[in-house]
Amino acid sequence: MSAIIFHHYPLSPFSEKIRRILAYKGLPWCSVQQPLMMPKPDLVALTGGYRRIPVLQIGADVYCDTALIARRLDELYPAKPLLPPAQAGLIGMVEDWADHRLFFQCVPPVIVALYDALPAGFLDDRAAMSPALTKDGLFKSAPQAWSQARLSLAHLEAQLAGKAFLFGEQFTLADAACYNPVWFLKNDPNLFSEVMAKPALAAWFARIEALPNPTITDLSAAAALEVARNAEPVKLTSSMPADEVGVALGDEVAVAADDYGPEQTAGRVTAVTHDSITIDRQDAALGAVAVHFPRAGYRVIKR
Ligand SMILES: N[C@@H](CCC(=O)N[C@@H](CS)C(=O)NCC(=O)O)C(=O)O
Repeated sequence: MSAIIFHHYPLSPFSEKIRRILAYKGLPWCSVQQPLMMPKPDLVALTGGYRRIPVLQIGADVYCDTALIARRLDELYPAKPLLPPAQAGLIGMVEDWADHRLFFQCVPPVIVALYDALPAGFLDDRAAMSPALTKDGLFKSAPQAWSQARLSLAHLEAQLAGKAFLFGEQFTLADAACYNPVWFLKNDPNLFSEVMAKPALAAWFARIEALPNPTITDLSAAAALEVARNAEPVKLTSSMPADEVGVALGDEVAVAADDYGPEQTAGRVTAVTHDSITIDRQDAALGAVAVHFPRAGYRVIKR
């Protein structure tokens, strides 16, 4: 199987969700560091528009969004499952809560605390992704976000009492999803002290943080593009009628997140499964590239 190429940057919480999964599964990976704000020419060259981080690449297949990255890694490397079937539904719901609620409770107070150390232009870049991410929006929302985060940390503490992980003795996708916003709090020792004051939460955090990293090999963005250029996308069979998402196989569409980050990726629909939509791009520089998105949280627009 081709190498796992992971496009990310160190400070990114959503990247940490996947880095901890790769650590748990013991999968070696190639690390391509991408900029933490636009422009991201080498990332967009691969995705055709999508700019969020992280992105997973295997040959000429590009997987956008951690929800899909986690599920595809679990299918390709089923040992140590992240979604044990008996609990998969609830784990998915907890993941959704963590990605869309816990994340936005933990991130604004940290950004405000770190404001003076942020690189120039950072908040202007985020403001272009969503009106909620303007400097004003973040400063106004931070106190309420933190008061809500405290309630969420209390929920996690209650759920973790007497258990190693949220769903019992095994690490699951729910742990990866809840861990990364808590990990981001570490950037502000004051905020993080509230995590450390909760014994079950602190022990859980330490357990996940201590998962040993597998072998990580640095790769340049140019080398990753070369990998895509020299590979062909994997042939996928649709497991769902494409009209479930309002399009037919072969349609020209654009796909974009329905929450923040309006950039679109355009291409021809080649597969629809229960959880994903795949579009093929014919790229002048790279040839055929398949870009895979989760169906949850993404809009498919017919062109
Ligand atoms: N739902 C997406 C969210 C990804 C996301 O919000 N990533 C942040 C970084 S942690 C981002 O892309 N920020 C803007 C950027 O890095 O350019 C996922 O699960 O991958």
